[in-house]
Order: sequence, then structure tokens, then C-alpha cells
Amino acid sequence: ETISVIGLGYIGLPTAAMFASRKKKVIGVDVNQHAVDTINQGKIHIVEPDLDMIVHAAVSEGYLKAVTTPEPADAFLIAVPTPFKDNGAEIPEPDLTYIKAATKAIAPVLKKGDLVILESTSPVGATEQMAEWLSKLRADLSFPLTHGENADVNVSHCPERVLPGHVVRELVENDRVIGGISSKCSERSVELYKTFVQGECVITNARTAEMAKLTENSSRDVQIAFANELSIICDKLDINVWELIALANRHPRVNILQPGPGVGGHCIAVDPWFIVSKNPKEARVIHTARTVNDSKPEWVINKVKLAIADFLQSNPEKTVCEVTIACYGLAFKKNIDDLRESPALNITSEVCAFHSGQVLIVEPNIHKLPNTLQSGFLVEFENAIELADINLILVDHDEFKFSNLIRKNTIDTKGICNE
Ligand code: SAJ
Repeated sequence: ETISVIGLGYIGLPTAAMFASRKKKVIGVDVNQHAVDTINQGKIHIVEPDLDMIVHAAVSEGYLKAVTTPEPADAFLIAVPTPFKDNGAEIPEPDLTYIKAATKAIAPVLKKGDLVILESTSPVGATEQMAEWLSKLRADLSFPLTHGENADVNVSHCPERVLPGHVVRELVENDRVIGGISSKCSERSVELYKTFVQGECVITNARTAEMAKLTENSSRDVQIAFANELSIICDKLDINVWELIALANRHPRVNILQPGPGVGGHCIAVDPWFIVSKNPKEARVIHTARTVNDSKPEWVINKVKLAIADFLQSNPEKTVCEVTIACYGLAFKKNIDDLRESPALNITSEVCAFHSGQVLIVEPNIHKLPNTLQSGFLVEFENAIELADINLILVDHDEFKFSNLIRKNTIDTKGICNE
């Protein structure tokens, strides 16, 4: 049995490597030639703990190879991005271009009896849509027929649910939701995942599986929005929000998450929109939560401006150009190097753009500043603490904890000064 994984990113590559580590023949497909070349050298082009060893072993033992054009296989797993359309609409809409392109790419090599699994987080109806696209291609290929009992090709949705930074463990241990277009599709998918999944594989239909994934991430977004809203209210009321949440969480049925500078990453800040764009009238809480979380960076930037004004008032001998601000953390969450969709990065860029004095940046997980931060200086933690007039903590990296951060003139968006 040969398994093909389409899209060798944060989900596709670890999944391909897992199958290969169980001695399955795996063909990984990606349009990115650099990714393909790197993997074929037994190396990885993304950062994820322990993944490099598994990929190295899989490639050198001959179970995993990467290519740019799909080849025949028995099962195809599609793990391509589903971003939203960047057209400035108030409610962003999901962009299924990559799924469509993947469907088109595998169609010529599909044969009767193959299994096609969509793993990408998708709006409700996307799996049926994908099956439809495959059926339309039947006109050229004489198959596949993807619906009904006599389907030539089995189609399922099995959303990925792993946490970046813990992918290798969670791929094995997490339960999987398996939503086949028919029960035969589901059963075949369960059989496939059981190759390495130790969690339970729970069967449902494709639409419920799609909604389950969107619900998980929306639930987290709504809960974080609650914490972020509390932090803004507490700031006005002169109450320490971290102490408040710790106290409220002592109640046996209360479990509030932590506020921060905003919600980043490519999942939690995106997926709720897939629900809102389909049901704009009904999805009121989900929509509001997105707005609350998206507006948090602006609130933090305002805090910085107020802190500069305060500092100048108590230090009248200084001009604004002489005020040094240190920003701690650029990643979208702690202990990772991933800067994509990071509120910390966006806030720091904004500070660099408006502040005429020096901006010092501390990010222990990177060695070079991205282009938008060229006016800032990447410095060591100790140097920043020593030189800064205003400290802005944006990420709770372990390196920042248990430090003697100057409490005075510190905007602590992650509450690490309380620990
Ligand atoms: N955050 C807070 N406060 C909290 C928790 C998180 O502000 O109390 C922020 C983080 O700083 C970060 C963002 O939320 O900016 C998202 O971080 P995260 O760790 O909650 O989640 P992700 O985006 O790394 O991964 C999520 C996970 N989903 C859930 O936990 C429900 C993961 O299991 C999914 O597989 C992943 O999205 C995905 O691919 O969809």
C-alpha cells in the first residue's frame, strides 16, 4: 500500500513521516521545490521538535520520498493551506484554491478503489465540494465517481488537530474525527490512520467533521476573547487581571484562559471566520470574539503611547527621541520561532514605525530580524533590561521568566511579572 501526502508543511510532513516510520511507502508531494529537495536530503524545512530525526530515518531507509508532481498511490491525504481571501471584506471568506489545485493535480493518477482524505481545516461543505470536483474530472478520466455505493474513489474529511510544537506526540495520541462521504469511506480511513494513531478514531459524516474542527478552534478563540476583554476592563478598574483570573479559576466549574497581546497563528485567528462567513446572522458570539481578539494589538499600542507620554512627563529633561523601548518576544506564542500572524510581531513593527527613539527587540528563538523591523535592534535579554526606559512584554517565553524585569514602566501583556 502506497500513501501519498499532498502538501508537506506543518501538518503534511509530520503525517507523511509518521506513516513512513511505520514502514509504509510514502510519496510526499509539494509544489515548493526547495521543500522537496530538503526532504529528499533527509532534512526538514520547518521547525518542529523531533521531526528532523523521524524524517531523516524515513528518507534514508527509503520509505519516504518527496516529488513535485503526484504519482499513483492507494491513499491520498490532502494537507494544503485553507487561508481566507485577502480582499478586505468585513467577514473574510475561506479560500479553497489550494484544495482545488490539489484535487486537479491528483486526478490524473487516481485509480479505482483509491482513498482521498481531506485533512485541511475546511468550511462546512468543502469535502462534498472536493468530491464534486473529482467527479467533474470524470468526464476527462472516465472515473472517479465519488458518490453513492458504487463510488470508484472513497472521500473523507479527517481534520488535523495537533498543536504546533507538540505535533509528533499529538499525531499519535490525539483522537481523530473521521467523516466519510459514506460509511465505507470512513471505515477505510480509520483503517489507514490506525497505522500510527493510538487515540480513538471516531466516525461521523464529513460535514460534522468539518464543523467539529472549526468548533474546537472557535471555542478557544471565544474563551481567549473573554480573557482579553477582562484584561481591558481590569485595566480601567485598576485590578490585576492575572490575580483575578487565578482567583475565579479556584471555582470548581470556572476555567478562564489567559489574556495576551492578541491571538496569532494560522488556525485560531482564521477558522472562526469559516463559521461566521457561512452563518453571519447566527454566529454573533463567534464574530464578536474575533473582533475583540483582533483589536487587542491596537489597545496594546495605545498603552505604549501612553507609557511614552507618562515617561516624558516624569523625565522632562528627555525628548521622545531619547526614550528607549524594549519589546520582548516576536513569536505568535511561547517557546517557538514561528512569527507568522503574530500579534507580537505586528505590535513591534508598529512601535518601530511610530517611535522616533530606539527600539530594542529580544527574541531568543531567531537570529535575524524580519524586514519590517529593520529600524529595531535585536539584542540580548540582559542588554534590553539594562537599556530600556519602557519594557513591553509580548510573549511568555521561558527565557523571560524568573527574571528581575524592572516592574516600573513595564507593559506586561502576558502577566509574567506576576509569576
Ligand atoms: N492564546 C492566548 N491565551 C491563551 C491561550 C492561547 O492568548 O490562554 C493565544 C496564543 O498566544 C496564540 C493563539 O492564542 O497567539 C493560539 O495559540 P494556541 O496554542 O491556543 O493554538 P495554536 O494556534 O498553536 O493551535 C491550535 C490548536 N487548537 C486548539 O487547541 C483547540 C491545535 O490543537 C490545532 O490543531 C491548531 O490550532 C490547528 O491547526 O488548527
